[in-house]
Amino acid sequence: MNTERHVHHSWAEPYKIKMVELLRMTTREEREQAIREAGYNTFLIRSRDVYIDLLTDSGTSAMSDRQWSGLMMGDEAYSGSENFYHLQDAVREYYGYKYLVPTHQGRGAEHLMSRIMIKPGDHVPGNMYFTTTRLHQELSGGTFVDVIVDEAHEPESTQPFKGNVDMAKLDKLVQEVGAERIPYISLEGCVNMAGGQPFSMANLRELNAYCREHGIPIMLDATRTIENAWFIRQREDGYSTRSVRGILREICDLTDGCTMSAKKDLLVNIGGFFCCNDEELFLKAQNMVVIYEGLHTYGGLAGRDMEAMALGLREAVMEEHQSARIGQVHYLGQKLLDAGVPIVMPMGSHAIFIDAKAFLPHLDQDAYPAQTLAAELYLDAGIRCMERGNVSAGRDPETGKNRRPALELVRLTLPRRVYTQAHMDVVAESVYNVYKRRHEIQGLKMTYEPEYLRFFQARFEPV
Ligand code: P61
Repeated sequence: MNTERHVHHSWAEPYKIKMVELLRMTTREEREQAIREAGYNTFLIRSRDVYIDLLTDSGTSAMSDRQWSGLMMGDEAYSGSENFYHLQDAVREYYGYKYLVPTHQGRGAEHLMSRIMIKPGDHVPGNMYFTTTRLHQELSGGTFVDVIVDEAHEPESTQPFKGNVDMAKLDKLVQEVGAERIPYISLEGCVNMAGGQPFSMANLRELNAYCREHGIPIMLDATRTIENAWFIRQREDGYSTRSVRGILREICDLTDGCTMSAKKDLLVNIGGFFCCNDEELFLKAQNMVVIYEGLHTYGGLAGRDMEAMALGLREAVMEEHQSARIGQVHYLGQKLLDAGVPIVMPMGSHAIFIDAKAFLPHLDQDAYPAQTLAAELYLDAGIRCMERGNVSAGRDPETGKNRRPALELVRLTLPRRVYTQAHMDVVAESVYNVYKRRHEIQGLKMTYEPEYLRFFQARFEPV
C-alpha cells in the first residue's frame, strides 16, 4: 500500500484496539434524576450515568501500549528521577525549550508563571481568555486584555486562522499602558474558547518581530499546539510538505517559553509543565515549584506520569495520529452541518462547538442557553458536553454583572483515541433530535454560584 496516499486520503485510525472499557446505558427517567441531582450542570453528573462522554479532551485520552509499559518503568525516586530526564530530552527535542519545570497539570504551570512574571497593575494581552489562565493572571494582580482578531468572536466567520493576534489591538495596548507594564503576551494554539481555532505562522512571525522590538516575551499556552501545527500544514501557504514536528519546532522557536497542560496533546491522564529559555526565569520557576507542587524533578507528578508524557509526546507529533484525531472531529462536525445544526466555523481541532444563541434564539443570554442545551443533550441520550458561554465567562469584576460573551457555545469535545465513528453517528443523531424540538426548550436560572470558576460547581433550576 502506498502509505503516503493513505495518509492524505483517509483519516482512519493508525492503531487497533487491545482493551476496552464497557459503557453503561441509562433510561430517560434515570437521566432526568441524574441531571436534577447535578443541578443541571454537566460537571456535576457522575460519570457512571454518562453514555458518551464529550465533556472534555483533558486527561481523557487512551494511552498506547507503549505508554502503559512506560508506567512500569516509573522511577519513583524523590529526586532526580530518570523519567524526568526522559521528559526533558523529549521536550527539548520537539518543543526546543532549554529549561523544563514539571507541574501536576496546566493550571499549576499557569500559577507559577503568573506569580513570577506578573506584578500588580500589569496588563497581560492574550488571544482570547482561558478560564484558569485569566484567573491566575488576576490573582497575581494583572488584568487580561483580549487581543484576538474580531472574527474569533463571530461563529459564522470562516477565516482559516481565527486564533490570530490582532496586531493593532496589541499595539493600542502597548501605546496606552507602555511595554513595561506588559510582562508577556499569552499566545494559545488552537484557541479553546474560540472553538479550537489556530493561529498562522505568518501571524506569529509578525508578533515575534513586534514583541522583540518592544521587549515583550511571548509565552505560549502549548496545550494544543501540536494540533495547531497540523492546521498550519493544512491551511497555510508553503507548509503542505512540512512535517508537524518541524512546524511545532518553528512555532516554539518564535516564542520564549510555555505553560502546558499535557492532558490534551500529549495523550496522558495527568501532567503539565512550564518551560523557558531564560535562565533567571527558570531559576525562579524552579524555586516556586517546590512551594506549591513538589520538587523540581517531579512537580506533583509520579515518575511514571512523566514517562507516559515523554512517550505520549513522541506519538502526538506523528502525522497520522493528528489526521485521525482531527479527522474524527471533522467527521462529527460535517454530520451536524448536514443536519443544519449551527456550529462554529471553521471546525477546530479538539471539539465541535454548537452555537447555542443560534440554536435557542428565543432564550435571553441570562437564561443560559448553552447551559440549557448541554443539559438537554444529556437528557436525550446520555451524551455529556460542556457549556462555554455566559456561565464560563463569569462576572465582570468591575460591574459585577454577567459578562454575556459574544460566543455562547456548547462544546462536544473528543477524547483522543477513545470513541468510534459509530459513536459519532449516535452523537449527531442525538443533537439532531434535540434540534427538532428546540422551540420547546426553556432556560435555566442559577441557584448557587461559587466564587471562583463558577461553571465547575454552579447549580441551576429550570425557569
Ligand atoms: C478543557 F471547563 N482545559 O479544555 P489543566 N490552557 C488551556 C486549556 O484548555 C486548559 C488549561 C490551560 C480543559 C480542562 C478545563 O474552564 C475549564 O491541566 C488552553 O486543566 O489545569 C484546560 O489546564 C488548564 C475545563 C479547565 C474547563 C478549565 O476541558
